[in-house]
Formats: sequence, C-alpha cells, structure tokens
Amino acid sequence: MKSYEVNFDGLVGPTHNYGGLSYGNVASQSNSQQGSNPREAARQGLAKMKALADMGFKQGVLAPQERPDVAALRRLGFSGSDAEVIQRAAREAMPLLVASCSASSMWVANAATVSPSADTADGRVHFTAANLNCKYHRSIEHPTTSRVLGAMFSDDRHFAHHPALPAVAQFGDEGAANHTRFCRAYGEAGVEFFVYGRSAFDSRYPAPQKYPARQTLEASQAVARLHGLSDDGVVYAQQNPAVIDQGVFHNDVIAVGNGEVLFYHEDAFLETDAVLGQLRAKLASKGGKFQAICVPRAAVTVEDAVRSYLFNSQLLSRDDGSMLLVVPEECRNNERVWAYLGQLTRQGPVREVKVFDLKQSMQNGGGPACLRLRVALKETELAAVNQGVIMTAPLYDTLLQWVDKHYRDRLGEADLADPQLLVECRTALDELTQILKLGSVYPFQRQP
Ligand code: SUG
Repeated sequence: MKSYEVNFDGLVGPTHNYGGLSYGNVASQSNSQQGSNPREAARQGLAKMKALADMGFKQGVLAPQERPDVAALRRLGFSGSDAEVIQRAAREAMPLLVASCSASSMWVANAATVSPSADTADGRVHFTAANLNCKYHRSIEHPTTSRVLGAMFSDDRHFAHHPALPAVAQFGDEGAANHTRFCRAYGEAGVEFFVYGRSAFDSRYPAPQKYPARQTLEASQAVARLHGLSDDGVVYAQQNPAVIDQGVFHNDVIAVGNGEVLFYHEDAFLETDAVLGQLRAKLASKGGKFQAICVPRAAVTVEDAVRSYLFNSQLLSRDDGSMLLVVPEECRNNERVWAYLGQLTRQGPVREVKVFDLKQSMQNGGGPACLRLRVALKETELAAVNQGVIMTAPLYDTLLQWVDKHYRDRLGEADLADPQLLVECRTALDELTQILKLGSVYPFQRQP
C-alpha cells in the first residue's frame, strides 16, 4: 500500500505579535515589542503550503486558536464581561494579557508527538498533545490542540489520541520538535528518535546552566509508552546542554531527519557516536540504511545555526529518491551557511534547496520546520483524514481571501487591549471552522 508523509502547517492566527515571551529563544527575546503584521505572517505561511502542495507533496493545514484566551484570564482572577476581562488585564497585568494573546499555536511542530501506525502496538496512528508547560503562553494551547486534532483525525479505527502529559516541569513535553522518525518507507516500521534536554528524576544527567531544557527524558519515555512503541524501534538521545545555553531551545533548531537521513550539527548531541550507532543498528533491523550528514562547527557555528535556522528546515523525499531541503531566507543571508548549502547539494541525498520568506514567524523563533507537524499515513489512513484540511488550489484561494478579509496588517502591544480584536478573532475563526469543516472546536463556539 502507498504511504506518505503529510505536512500539516499551522495557519498563523490573527493576533500574531512579538511578546518577548520565550526566554531561551533568542529571536523571541530580541524582537520583543516590535510591531507585527499578522496578515503578512499568515500569507507567508500559506505561500509555503501552496508551493509544497504544487510540487506534489501532501500538505494539510492546522487551524489557529482563539486569542485572547479570555477563559485563561478568568482562571487568573479577571472577571466581568469579556471586554472588561481584557481591559482589566491590560491595566493591571499587561504581561498576562500579552501571553493570552500569543498566536504561538502556529508552531505546530510543538502541537503533538505523532507515531505512525507501522510503529505502534495497536496499528493505529497515535497522537499525544504536548503540554508545553515550560512557557505559560504555550501551556494554554493543548486543550484546543486536542480538539482540533480530534476533528482532523476523528476515525478511531485509524487514529488514537492521548491528552497532554501531567502539567508539571518534570514532564515538560514540546512534541514533535524533539522527535524524528527514521524509516525505509513511510508505511514500514521505523525508528523513533526522542531527544531530551534533561532528566527530571535522575540528577546524574547534565543540564544547561543558563536557559531551560524544555523536554525531559521522562516525558519522552511516557509518550513512547502511550504510543505502544517497542524498544527496538526507539532511540533516546540527550541534547548537548551547551547548545541549549546558546539558544537551541528545541532539537529541531540543530537537527532534522527524514527517511534514512539525519542532518545534524556536530555539537547537537551528547555521546554522538553511541547515538548514531544505535540509530544505525535499529534502523538496520528494520531493513533500513541509516545515513548521517554531520555539519562541522568549522563550517557552521552553533551561532550561525541559531541565527539562520539552517536545521529548522524541512527535509522532504522526492519520488526519484533524492531530497529537497526547505530553508528560511535567513540561510541565504548568512554567507557561511549559504556556502555550506552550495556544497551540500553537490553530493549526497540532498539535491536541491528551496528558500522561503517566513520573516514574520522567524522573528519569534519559528522557521519552516516549526510551522509543520508531520504525520506519516498509509493511503487508507489518509482517506480517513477530514478532507477539509487538505491543501488544494481552491482551499488556498479561500484561505487567502479569508486572511485578507479578517486580519490586520499591524499589531502592537496597545492593540492587544482592544476588545474588538477578540470579536475579530472569533468572527474569523467561526468562518474558518466552516471552511475547514472542523465543527465547533473553539471555546466560544461551545459556550451554552
Ligand atoms: O515556543 N516562540 C515559540 C517558537 C517555537 C518554535 N518551534 C520549534 N522550534 N519547533 C517558542 O519559543 C514566541 C512568542 C513571543 O515571544 O511572542 C514563541 O512562543
């Protein structure tokens, strides 16, 4: 049976702004308080989705969330009408209003961890929503994420959904941003690679000194258990704490894998040789031939990697067996990175590099790979997905018109205090759920 990797991209929400909310994420910190352009951000994301769909890749779209999250503000003690809640928060606790307005759900690589059916004990595709509990503004995403994923993958003969892990730092889980899967073909059993930043229960593991390690070993292990993965199909690796301290807040900022290939920076992991050895042996036991492409620090420094987001790229398999690397514009603007990419495509599996302008998202630390959630599906499973979320030329046109109708082209901190923004957001999302055939997934649609 045919099988595919489907990339579901997060549609940028109408409140996209630069809140400076993510300590340890260099771009988020350094662009704090800049004016944003939500319309441009959504258009840039849609352009990438359309381009990849046009190239023949399977592409879907994941809906944004209701923001400001008034219910979250109410849980923090703000009361009155929705407008009063927003205005009181703006007067008394602006950082909380900013957090409740974040459009961070666009980075759907953090929405969930997904295991394809060929890897799981019950032969279904498993999803665990990520608790994202390292940052308050992201910790409020998972209930809606679960409902949206449930509406996209609703057939329980094929799909199993797990709620987020317990919401404590010991089970910090950032989803697919720290998870890669290697396989010979998408429909065959593969090796799932979990990268964690620290152990919460075993002090023998080193930890970063400056910035938080968002993903714990114990969270990764829990996800593997929930998904029914077998030991011979799982490899765990610790991220090098020194690179977390240089701004590598997720593994997908320093490594990307697809098929039989791992593209990674020399400083990405601890005990790299042992990790690569395990990946090679376990993939071989599934009939695959592991191939590692190491980018030496002499060619690209960790700082270059963080600035350019070279590794936050999409490594995509083409029908002729070669691979395409989708990178952000910032890679072309970095001389060393661009020179490296020129050399990379002259030999080996990566034959072409495609550049996208994703500046609006990049300024908050979200590159091409952050914006997509990969779901490997067999043909029958793909047919069971809610077809309303699969990208087509008509859907692209409809979404573009929808963005132009509802989104502002400028948003600053003062605008977040405007209760009209909530009205605009709800109006837009109500229409979107009809376009994408999602049903009532948002809190405002579910209130009696
Ligand atoms: O969690 N930025 C996101 C970026 C997520 C990138 N995802 C992956 N690497 N997969 C984060 O740090 C910034 C929001 C703000 O500052 O307004 C933010 O949440």
